[in-house]
Amino acid sequence: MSRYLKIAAAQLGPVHLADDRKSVVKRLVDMLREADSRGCKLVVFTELALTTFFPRYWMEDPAQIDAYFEKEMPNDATRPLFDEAKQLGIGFYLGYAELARENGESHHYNTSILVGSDGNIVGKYRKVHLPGHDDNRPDAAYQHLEKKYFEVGNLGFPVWQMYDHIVGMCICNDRRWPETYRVMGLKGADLVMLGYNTPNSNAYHPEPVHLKMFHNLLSMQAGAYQNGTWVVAAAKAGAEDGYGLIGGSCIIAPTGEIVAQALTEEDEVVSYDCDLDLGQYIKKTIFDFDAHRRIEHYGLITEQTGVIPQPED
Ligand code: ING
Repeated sequence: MSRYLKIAAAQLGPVHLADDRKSVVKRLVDMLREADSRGCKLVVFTELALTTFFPRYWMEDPAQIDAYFEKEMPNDATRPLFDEAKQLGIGFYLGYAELARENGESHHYNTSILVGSDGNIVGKYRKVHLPGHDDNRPDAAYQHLEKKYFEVGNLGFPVWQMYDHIVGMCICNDRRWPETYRVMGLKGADLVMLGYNTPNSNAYHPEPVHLKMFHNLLSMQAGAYQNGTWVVAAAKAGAEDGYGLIGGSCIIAPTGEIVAQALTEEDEVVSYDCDLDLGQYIKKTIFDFDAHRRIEHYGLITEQTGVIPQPED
C-alpha cells in the first residue's frame, strides 16, 4: 500500500475570450511538466479549464453556446495534454464543459474527468450543485448562468480506487455543500479533487471582498476535516476580460490544515508529498461514522430540499 503521493494543484491564470484551446492546453502542459519536475504523480487542473468562464455571459444562439463545449474527450485540442501525461506517467483531473450524446439526445454538463497515468480516462463526474440563475440579468455587474447552460449532473458522487486509495471529485460550488464530501466520505474517500472558478466579488449581495477567500477555504477545510480526507483544489484565477476570479489554489490535509497554497492569480503549481493514510486516525476516532453517526435523526437532510420553519410548540 503506497502511503505517500506527491500531488499538485495547477492553478490556471485567466483565460480570455480571445484565448484558443491550443494556447490554454500549452499552459496546462507546461504546468504538468513543472509538477513532474517536482516528482508529482497526480495533477489537479481547474474547472472549465479550456475556456473562459463563459457562464458570466448571456447567450441565446445554441451554436455560440455549444462552441464552449467539448464533443469528445480527449480531442484534437486536449490530445497533447493526454500524451504528455502518459509520457510522464502522471494522472490528472481536468474540468471542462461536456456536450454529451445520451439516448440520441444532447446534454450539457459541467464535467471533470480523472485520467490515469496511462493516459486513459478512469472516471467522470458531472457537477451537481449549479449556482446562479437561468434568467437574463443585464444590469448585474456580471451574470452567473450555470443553471442556463448546464444540466444537473447525473452521475452522483462516485469514487475510484487509485494509488492504493479511494479518490473522488467535485466541482466548484459543490465544495460549499457538506453533502458533497459526506457522500464521498461514506464511500471511504481519502482524497477529493476539485477545480473552481469563483468571482472575486458578489454581484448579487454586497459583502466584504475578503469573505470570498474566507468562505472558499472554510468550506474545503471543513469538508476535509469532517471526512478525514485530503482536498486538492485548483482555481482558474485572475481577471478574465476584466472579470476577476479568486486564486487560493491549495492542498488541504485531512486535519483541515492548508499545507500548500498559491500566492498568485496566475498559472502556478503548488505541490505537497501527501500521506494518503493520514486521515485514517480521524476516520477511526472523532469521525468514525459507524460509531458516532445517528442517521435516525438526519432524515430531513434527504427528505426536504428547502427550509420549512418548524419551531417546537
Ligand atoms: N462559482 C462560484 C462558487 O461556488 C458562487 C459560484 C460564488 C456561488 C460565490 C456563491 C458565492 O465558487 C462556481 N463556478 O460555482
